[in-house]
Amino acid sequence: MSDHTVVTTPGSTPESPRSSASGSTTSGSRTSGPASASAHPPTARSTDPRLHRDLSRGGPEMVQLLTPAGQRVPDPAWDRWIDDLTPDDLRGFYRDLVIVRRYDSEGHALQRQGELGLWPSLKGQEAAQIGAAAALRDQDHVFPTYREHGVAYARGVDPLSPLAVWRGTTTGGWDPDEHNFHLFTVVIGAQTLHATGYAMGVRLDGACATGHPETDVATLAFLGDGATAQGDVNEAFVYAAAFDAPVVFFVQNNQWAISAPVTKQTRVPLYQRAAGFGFPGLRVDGNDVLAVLAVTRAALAEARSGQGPLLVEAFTYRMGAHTTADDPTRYRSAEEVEAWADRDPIARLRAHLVAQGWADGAFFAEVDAAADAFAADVRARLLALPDPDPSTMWDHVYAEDHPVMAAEQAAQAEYLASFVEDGTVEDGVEDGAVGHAEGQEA
Ligand SMILES: Cc1ncc(C[n+]2csc(CCOP(=O)(O)OP(=O)(O)O)c2C)c(N)n1
Ligand SMILES: [Mg+2]
Repeated sequence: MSDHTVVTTPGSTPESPRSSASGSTTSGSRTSGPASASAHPPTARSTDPRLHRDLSRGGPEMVQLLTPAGQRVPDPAWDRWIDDLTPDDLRGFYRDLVIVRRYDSEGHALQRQGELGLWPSLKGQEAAQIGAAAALRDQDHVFPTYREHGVAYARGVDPLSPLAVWRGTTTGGWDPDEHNFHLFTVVIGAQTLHATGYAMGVRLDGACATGHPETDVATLAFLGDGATAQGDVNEAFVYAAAFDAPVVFFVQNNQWAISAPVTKQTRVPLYQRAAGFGFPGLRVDGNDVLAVLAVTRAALAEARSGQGPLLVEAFTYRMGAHTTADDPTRYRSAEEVEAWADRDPIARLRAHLVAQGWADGAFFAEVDAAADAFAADVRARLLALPDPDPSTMWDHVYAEDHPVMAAEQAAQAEYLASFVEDGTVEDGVEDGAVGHAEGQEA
């Protein structure tokens, strides 16, 4: 599969992200919405039809190349971005989607069994993550949130590493330079500043806009719908636009920010926010891996070629809980979840492969077996990870000695040593405490 690098000029072709964005409209009316949308008390402004869209279905401006039933919809504006794909590539995407979902369910199970502290499920967002990752070139840099274990997998990060982060056996997880995949960021939106700063550096270094897409660099920042309301994100947008930074902001609009629906984050479709900052925004069906790939390829190509930032809103749905610490039945309806299950990203690609005669039962069985083997492998390797010495949590916090931290470290050592003395400690802690106490004595 080759990586398209057809460079678009602002407004020059109908398929340019810049012209597509300017062609979008703001008309339309709300016909239905998430269950909790009615929580808004009606006001004169909130009943003004010009301010309302049907935020629950995506609208006609949403780029879709595969319908929920798996039918390929020709689109002259976007087809050329994926016209190199072979049936083998599509089978490869299917494999990735299934493996990532299995990876996700294994993470969930491990947390429920007490082996992980927390797990943020990506179920439902597999196509958004696999499609976006497939659009990247090796030289591009990715700045994720905490939910992008699918992107990490596609980027080549050892799938054990994100699990180790949630187990607490590592405070970082992986070397960001190894796959140009930066560390998970739980501080909502902060990674958009990192991505923008990195992209500004790329621009200053002359590492983009050279006319060589095979080496020009772009950054891809992942963020959620809720994050778009964060100050950091809006500051990132301003800087990215003002400095023509080669960054694509990839918003996974999964309709919820924990219990807050997207209707509480915005009065307009999120992709339209970009226009106010002076760069294009596009909405793509985030459950359609082909459309996500096409749109993200186009966006990254524009950024690499020096035309500044873009926003891609991948319209998708978080089918599971926010994290294993959340109970979504408290704030969203079963009907809403069922409606989105009909737009499942894996089912639609499977239906397409079957309709085309490109995959059969033996292929699907082989993929399922590969996914199970994948899950068994990461589980076994996770459970074999040694518990870290508790004293290592202080390593690498500051480059130089810090008196407050030194005092806290000493207090921790004293606390852990006290367990050893009265013998009431559990196994794992005792090991660490002894090790630490010995270290202190030495
Ligand atoms: C600065 C900051 N404020 C609040 C939180 C708590 N928090 C964690 S996840 C989350 C919701 C994020 O929603 P969204 O951006 O839509 O991403 P999603 O979790 O849906 O992928 C919040 C508010 C945080 N981690 N950081
Ligand atoms: Mg969200």
